[in-house]
Amino acid sequence: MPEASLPPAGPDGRLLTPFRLAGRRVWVAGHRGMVGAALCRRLEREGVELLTVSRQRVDLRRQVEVEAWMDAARPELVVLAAATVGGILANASYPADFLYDNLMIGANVIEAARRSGVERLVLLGSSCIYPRLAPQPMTEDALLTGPLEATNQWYAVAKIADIKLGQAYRRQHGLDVIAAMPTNLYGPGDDFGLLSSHVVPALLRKVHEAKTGGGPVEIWGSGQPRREFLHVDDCADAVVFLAQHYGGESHVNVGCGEDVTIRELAGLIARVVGYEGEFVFDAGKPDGTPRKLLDVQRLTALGWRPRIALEEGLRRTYDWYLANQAA
Ligand code: GFB
Repeated sequence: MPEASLPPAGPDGRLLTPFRLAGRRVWVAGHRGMVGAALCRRLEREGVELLTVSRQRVDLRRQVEVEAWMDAARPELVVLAAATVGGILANASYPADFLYDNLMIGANVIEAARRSGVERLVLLGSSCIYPRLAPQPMTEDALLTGPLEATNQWYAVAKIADIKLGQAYRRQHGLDVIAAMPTNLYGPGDDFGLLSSHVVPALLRKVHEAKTGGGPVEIWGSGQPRREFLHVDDCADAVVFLAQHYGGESHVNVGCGEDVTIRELAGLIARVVGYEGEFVFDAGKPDGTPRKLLDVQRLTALGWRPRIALEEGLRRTYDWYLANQAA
């Protein structure tokens, strides 16, 4: 039998009484990452008491450390934004890290939340949880209906395990867990390492370096895959919205509902950076899944909308890169 009772929600998952944030103790796990940092910025506007802990003090892969931290810090709301992440090549190069780290982080935080009596727990995943060839746009119901994309199956399996563990803890322990599944994210604080990063920071950097040092710019794969990109500040806004208003068992897709080809993305980035040179395509690098567009009707029906259009978001990210990272 559940140890706690879940807050009542309507048929669309909307909480009948919103979860109040002002003055609450909120732990953002992974506050130094791009998503965690955006969540901290967004939550500060809600007047929460923000809790963070460094990786040196608490290794989230170690159960004892996580439980001791949570027992001492006593957060009321936990947002799990910590993960071992990376782009298509990093996923394929470090399968053990992507699976082990993320399985351990998810399991440790969920169990510690139950033990320490956390009121709400918000999990974050990724649109790569869906089958490689899922019908587009992908609804939440597409989960586990077909084989995963090979390049990121390890990360996907860990994130699917998080969703299922969260649902199991809701049912068995009455733990108030919800899960948000964002599409491909980008923005300030992203990883601009050429072998570890996702496509947006990689192309911003390569195009910038080609503008100053000469082209052409190398694009991995065929340029044909389609991806949906959401600015990390929009993602943080959606996650905070869900933390306040959503109480359903199903995970919720977080995206903007529009996608572009990688070639189109490169064109937009060239315009933002002011690069007029050539692009070449490296067929030796993987394309990954052909298309990854989320169906975001569940989220929009609850009343949330993105605010940052792709070109504007790319401009802001490029400005951040110039101010913080560019050589
Ligand atoms: O962003 P990305 O690495 O991740 O790659 P995925 C997206 C597309 O951009 C792929 C192409 O088709 C890449 O081949 N691409 C072109 C490049 N040039 C580059 C480049 O210089 N760097 C990179 N990184 N890509 C990730 C998953 O998949 O999506 C993660 O691996 C996570 O697990 C994330 O789920 C959201 O969209 O293919």
